[in-house]
Amino acid sequence: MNQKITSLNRYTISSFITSFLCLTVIVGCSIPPPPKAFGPVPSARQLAWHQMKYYAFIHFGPNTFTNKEWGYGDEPESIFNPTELDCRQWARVAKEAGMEGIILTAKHHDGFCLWPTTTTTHSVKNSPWKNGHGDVVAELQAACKEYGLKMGIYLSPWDRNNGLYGTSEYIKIYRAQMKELLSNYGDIFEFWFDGANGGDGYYGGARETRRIDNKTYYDWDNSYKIVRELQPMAVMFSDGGPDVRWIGNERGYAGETNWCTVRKGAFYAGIGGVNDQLQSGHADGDTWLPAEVNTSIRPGWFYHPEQDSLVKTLPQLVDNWFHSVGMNGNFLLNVPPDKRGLFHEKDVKRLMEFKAYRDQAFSTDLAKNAAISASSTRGGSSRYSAKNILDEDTNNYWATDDDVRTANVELNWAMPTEVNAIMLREEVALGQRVTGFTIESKENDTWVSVAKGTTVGNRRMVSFETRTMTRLRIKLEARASLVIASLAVYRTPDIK
Ligand code: FUL
Repeated sequence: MNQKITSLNRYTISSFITSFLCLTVIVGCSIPPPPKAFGPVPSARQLAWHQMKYYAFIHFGPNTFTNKEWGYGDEPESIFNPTELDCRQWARVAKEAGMEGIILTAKHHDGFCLWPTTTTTHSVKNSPWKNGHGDVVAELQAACKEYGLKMGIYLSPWDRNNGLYGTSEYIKIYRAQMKELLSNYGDIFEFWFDGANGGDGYYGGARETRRIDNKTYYDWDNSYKIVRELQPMAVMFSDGGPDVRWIGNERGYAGETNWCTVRKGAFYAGIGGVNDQLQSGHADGDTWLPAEVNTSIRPGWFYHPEQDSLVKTLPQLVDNWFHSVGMNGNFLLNVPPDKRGLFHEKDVKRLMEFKAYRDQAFSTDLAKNAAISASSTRGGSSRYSAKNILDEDTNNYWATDDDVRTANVELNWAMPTEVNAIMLREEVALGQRVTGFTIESKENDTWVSVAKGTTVGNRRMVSFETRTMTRLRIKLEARASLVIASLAVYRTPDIK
């Protein structure tokens, strides 16, 4: 009897293992390959940049002391004399504010260099600050390292101090400055080329107007090579890239429709003039060129005491957040240090309020309490199931079959749930695909449309009137199969 049971068991176990193995092989074979990339895709350095959201811009220099926005270039070096300059305060505040890096104006249009450059005497070296032995870039680098922040550099091509500006000799000086900054201060995550070229300036005493052709004078392609060679992972920002484009305004607003791609020919022909592609990109673009959204926490880029009462309000910053990070861009928020060389108390307070708001708004993802389902899944395989979008990890995603370009994803809560915002991400490594979406809520057995949108891209956030629902459905349309990396759902606090 015992013997019989044993052999029966053996038979059962071995047939179970055989069927399990067969099933595994069948299921394994049926996992379809990942979707192929659609259209232009980001480079490795752009992908790293897409993982960021929010970083500080710091405008600091002679203008801080003359109370100007654009120095003429004749400011004496002696004017630069911060009494309590503390880059560690900048970095600590940036970190506590939830920022991931800091971009510093190493040289603004007035030509004054915040590091002891060998290329000009117009620098910290000839200022009373630290008896001419200071180096703001080095201090910021050390502070960023201490607080785990990335550092970026703004180096104005326009130089109103330099007597050689307008000649080919100045290009050599500008490139030497780039080389110093890119060689001596560790890893740089972003190099910021400002497009402003206003004309008049001091120019070594000439005090005249010098006009250059922004498209040809700087010989950009050869300047870009310096960045690629010295800092291969740094993205370059300018109105037109080559890695990150300007959003087209300084108010902190991306277009409702915002593609990460542009049509290169038309785009570059339009730079310097009206160009819709800055705001919205181009659906049929041939080049990956995502947008950075920059604005200042105050009306000016530099610190002006009379603007202490004009620091952006919390609702304004939240609005900027939804229109930058929430509209497929990264958010570069300028916080200008004052004459002491410190962030002003009012700015610090507002940055912390903004951080507290975001913590409260976005730390509870209500999608995690819901059952998730999708109208379609690639090859019916769990590898591509909608469950994959419940984390922010963009390496696993929900995907549909190649020929499925419209699909729904649905969340189902056991209890009625208050909702007023969502966040969606596409897997941008495989291109940008979504062309439109509708968010619907099931209330009293009826589907109600609560919001609509167009592009998604790296990250799209949508806020709407608070609604109590048991089910939420997002209908998506794309120009290729859907590849969605994340979905989160929030009840953000009401602010006035
Ligand atoms: C502009 C400049 O002219 C402003 O002074 C500031 O630096 C801003 C970020 O870019 O083009």
